[in-house]
Amino acid sequence: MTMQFDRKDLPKEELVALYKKILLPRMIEEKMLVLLRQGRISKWFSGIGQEAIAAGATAALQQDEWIMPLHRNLGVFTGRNMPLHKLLMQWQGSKEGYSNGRERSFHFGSREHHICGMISHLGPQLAIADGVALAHKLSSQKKVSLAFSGEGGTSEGDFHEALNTAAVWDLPVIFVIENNGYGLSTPVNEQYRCKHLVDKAIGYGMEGVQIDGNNILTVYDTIKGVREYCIQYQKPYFIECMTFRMRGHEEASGTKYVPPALFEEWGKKDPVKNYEAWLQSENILSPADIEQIKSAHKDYIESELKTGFAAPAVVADTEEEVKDVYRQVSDVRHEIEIGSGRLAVGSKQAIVLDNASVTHDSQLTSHDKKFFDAIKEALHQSMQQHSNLVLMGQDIAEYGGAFKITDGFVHEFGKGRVRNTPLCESAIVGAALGLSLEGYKSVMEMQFADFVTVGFNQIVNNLAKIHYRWGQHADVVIRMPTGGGVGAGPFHSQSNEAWFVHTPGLKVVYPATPADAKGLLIAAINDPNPVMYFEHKGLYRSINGPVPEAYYEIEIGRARHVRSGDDISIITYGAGVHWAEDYAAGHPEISIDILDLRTLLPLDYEAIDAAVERTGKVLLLHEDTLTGGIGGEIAAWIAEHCFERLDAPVLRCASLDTPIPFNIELEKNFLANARLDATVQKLLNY
Ligand SMILES: Cc1ncc(C[n+]2csc(CCOP(=O)(O)OP(=O)(O)O)c2C)c(N)n1
Repeated sequence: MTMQFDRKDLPKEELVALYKKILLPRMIEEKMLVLLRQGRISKWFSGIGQEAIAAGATAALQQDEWIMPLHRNLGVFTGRNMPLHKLLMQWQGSKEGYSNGRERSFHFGSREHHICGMISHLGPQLAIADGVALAHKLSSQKKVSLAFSGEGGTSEGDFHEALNTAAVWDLPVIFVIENNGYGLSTPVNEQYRCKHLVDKAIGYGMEGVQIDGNNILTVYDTIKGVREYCIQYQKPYFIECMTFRMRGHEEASGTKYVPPALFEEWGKKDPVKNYEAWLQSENILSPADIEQIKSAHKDYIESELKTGFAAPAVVADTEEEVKDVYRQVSDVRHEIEIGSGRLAVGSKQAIVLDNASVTHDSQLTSHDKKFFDAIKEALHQSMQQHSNLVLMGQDIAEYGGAFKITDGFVHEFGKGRVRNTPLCESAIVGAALGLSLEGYKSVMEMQFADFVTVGFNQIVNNLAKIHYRWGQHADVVIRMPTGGGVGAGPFHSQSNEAWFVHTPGLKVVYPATPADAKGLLIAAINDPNPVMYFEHKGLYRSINGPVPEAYYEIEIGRARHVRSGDDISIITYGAGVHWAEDYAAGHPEISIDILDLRTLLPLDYEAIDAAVERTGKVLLLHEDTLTGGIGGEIAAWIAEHCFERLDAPVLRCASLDTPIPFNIELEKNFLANARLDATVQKLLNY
């Protein structure tokens, strides 16, 4: 026998249970390879040779501890007792799978099984484990989360961010690296230069160990011990499992680049055959016992596959497809009413105000407030309302944030809920999603909206798509201090809202007044979907207005009719609202109608339609650059739906299609406002 096994004090039943757990994924895979050859399934990522890791790790955790598995971890799914017929339906893209036919292979999760599956991108799953562990820590639960990475995935920036954050925040996360020699065709010597990947642990300030990943007893025993360590000491742990990928990256891609001697060497270390031989040599299982187990597995596989292949063909239902992009807000309200969410219980519901009541409701006590203070008040009231709300961002605790919005919060709400983060936007967005898995809400402050580029993948691929993919919501708000006019140059002034408007699954809000800033932020925090909250830096201290004292929401998706006019309608948002109002005030001879969109995704088409109806001449004004800005989208919609009621072409007034220049004169020229008068005159004179 090539491998040595140490049973420690494991009873026979446990040893046999582990055998069944490692054998099942192997037998399923062997069957899948046959089905692939028969053309009955289309693609397969094989984990043959690596089963001890997924099977051992899953067995070592409690059933309600989250695992973030990858494409070779069938043993995680079978280890959590997911029925094979449903797994097959998932792989075949049937509606009865785990993702309504919307996701492929292992790219799905299941709350019931505490599995948060990968997206195709390697790396972002690691920080989600951080967020889950943070939730455990904040609620003093004695639990760990466990995330897998291949050795190739360790080269991604997300790997570094997730490990560093887990170390700095003392999070009980187990990072399991499956070092199987190749990342697609790339061997380890073209992947990294350190001698062993586990050597990286010391750089992060965490404990680590390299183990034989083909020995299920080693994997099981190590992870059991590491789990206890993580819980007791509230720290992460790094485990490098040495193993080998016995088949191609996926079945169609072959293995020509792998020297045959390696297959021979690692073939001798087969994790299933060796464990089986050891069980026999120790008289724990007889050949007849083994035959019986195999035969039971075979019967199970055959009958489950029969059920799985009988799944009906998918019939697309457009309404359902579109609806499932978002978690319905009403579902969450219901949850609050019946108090079913473990943590998602707000102490009271916010009142929902319409446009008129903010300024005219005599029942409401209002005070004049700066835009900045309105945001602060929304956050403050939300922190009081939701004991499960966590704020995260660079320098937001003692320092109060780059703009001082959260100044004083840490003293009132503590370091647990007002969290300074390391410089790692991607990991923090990922952690926010992890918090959401465990019923927490979070608001992340981007120090400047510009820096969202380094957290982009997590936002547009994880947060935005997860509800549609497998019904998990992402209860996250990202605050985006945005906009120019402050002489801050190309990387502290951008308007990047259009990137997110193009991403189904996100909501995008962009207030222009203090009352809206407060009400929309409260609404965003109460909304279970990911919301990008754009706050214009130039408005922080320059704009005042009445703000009700109450805890209230402005409904997301509703525009505000700012003023009525007969000549032209200006449809705008953010700083554009103030440009338009100033322009109208300076030109009393023109009767200008102004619509403040307030929400860019979803758009208030009813209000847009009404604005067209009022004047028949529409000007779309935004600070964002022209090409690909949201003005183009609205113009197209108006052309499609309101053509007969137009008296002129829809005009756009936007910033120049250049980066934002630093010099204040150049910046003034860049901004849309510089061309507002000319555009208004052109429209009037059409
Ligand atoms: C961000 C990203 N870049 C590239 C890919 C394409 N890709 C899929 S798997 C893979 C190799 C991964 O190697 P490793 O992390 O070692 O895992 P293994 O496949 O060996 O289990 C690559 C390059 C990807 N999925 N994600």
